[in-house]
Amino acid sequence: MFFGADNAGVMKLYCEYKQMKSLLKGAWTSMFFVTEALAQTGLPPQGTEYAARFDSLYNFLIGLSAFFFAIVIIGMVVFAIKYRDRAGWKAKYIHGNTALEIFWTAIPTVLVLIVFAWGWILYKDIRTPPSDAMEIKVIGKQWLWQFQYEDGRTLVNEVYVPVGKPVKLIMTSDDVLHGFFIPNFRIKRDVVPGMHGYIWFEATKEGRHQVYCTAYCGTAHSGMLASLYALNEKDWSDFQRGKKINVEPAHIPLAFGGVAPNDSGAAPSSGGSLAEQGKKLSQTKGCVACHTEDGTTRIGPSYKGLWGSKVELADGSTVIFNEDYVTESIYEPNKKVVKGFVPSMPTFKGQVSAEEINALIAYFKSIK
Ligand code: HEC
Ligand SMILES: [Cu+2]
Repeated sequence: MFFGADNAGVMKLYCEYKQMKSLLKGAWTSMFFVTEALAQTGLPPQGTEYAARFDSLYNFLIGLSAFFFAIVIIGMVVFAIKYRDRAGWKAKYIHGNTALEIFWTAIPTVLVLIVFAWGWILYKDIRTPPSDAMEIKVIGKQWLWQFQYEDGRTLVNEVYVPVGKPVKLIMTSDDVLHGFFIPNFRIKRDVVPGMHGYIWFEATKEGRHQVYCTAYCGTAHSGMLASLYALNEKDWSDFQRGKKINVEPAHIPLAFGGVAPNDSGAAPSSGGSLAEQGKKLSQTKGCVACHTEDGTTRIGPSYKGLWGSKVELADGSTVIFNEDYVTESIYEPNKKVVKGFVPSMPTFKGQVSAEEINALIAYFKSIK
């Protein structure tokens, strides 16, 4: 009966009805996803003061998005109904509205600039560790996280830090790209083989905090689950003295899900401090044949006073003697040749690991 030629009006109405219905359905579905997403913004616990500030920006962004989403969707629905095509109804043309255009340009510009400045301040903070920050070296490797302390201790998949003191992580990878992530601290940084990145935090919440690897493409990045324990003063001094820390969940609350490590606490290092280990490596790896620590030049330059200095290269450029340069000098010694020297250093790629490089770095740092 709908298909009779005389039923064209009914047919049109029916089509309009269907169009409107699908529009409303679309709006409803998007609304559903937004409410769902809002319900799930239960962020992980805030383990640092930075985390709280980070969340403020995050919540501001969510709020802003929800506000504009609502304006757009409500506007869309209202206009779709109000201005729909009807018999005897003619559209009116509007030729611009300067005041309105300035208004909707200026407000979003200001909002975007606020978000930019806010993000910039937070980013600057997390890229600027306090100068008194304690340093811990982090190495990502298939498939675990390794932590090296200045006192020479190396821990696997667990790291202990004091509450209320800034900690700087100097991070690299032994093999492929990994992503170091502590959700409770809202910090994340990728680690890249041959490069040393850093990040810092100051834990405010005692307890265990989950460390993840955020890389996806690889067998077991998701299994690189390390535990960070933020210790109170007493536990921290126990840890420093090499005493086994009781990190049973009953003693230190699990701050954010996950698995407890099988071995808690760390025995003091038997190989001496990290710098002492580096000195030993310099002997066992044969570096001492060409390098000295007392300032005497042999086949290669002396390590003395090199750390942080500007090194003059054969091609006339200079380079800062830092973590990355040391790594490159050991793995690809001929890439940057020191001025006045014959490029005769062999590559130690495959013979000196990322941990050993960290020890050598600590050693170079100690030779003032
Ligand atoms: C056969 C001699 C030889 C051995 C062995 C050797 N080096 Fe070198 N090394 C050199 C020479 C020559 C240079 C300077 C030329 C260049 O930059 O390649 C150099 C440069 C360096 C530099 C850069 C120094 C600067 O002033 O910028 C570092 C760091 C370094 N070596 C570390 C090591 C370490 C660590 C080892 C042991 C694992 C080692 N070297 C073993 C000969 C050697
Ligand atoms: Cu990984």
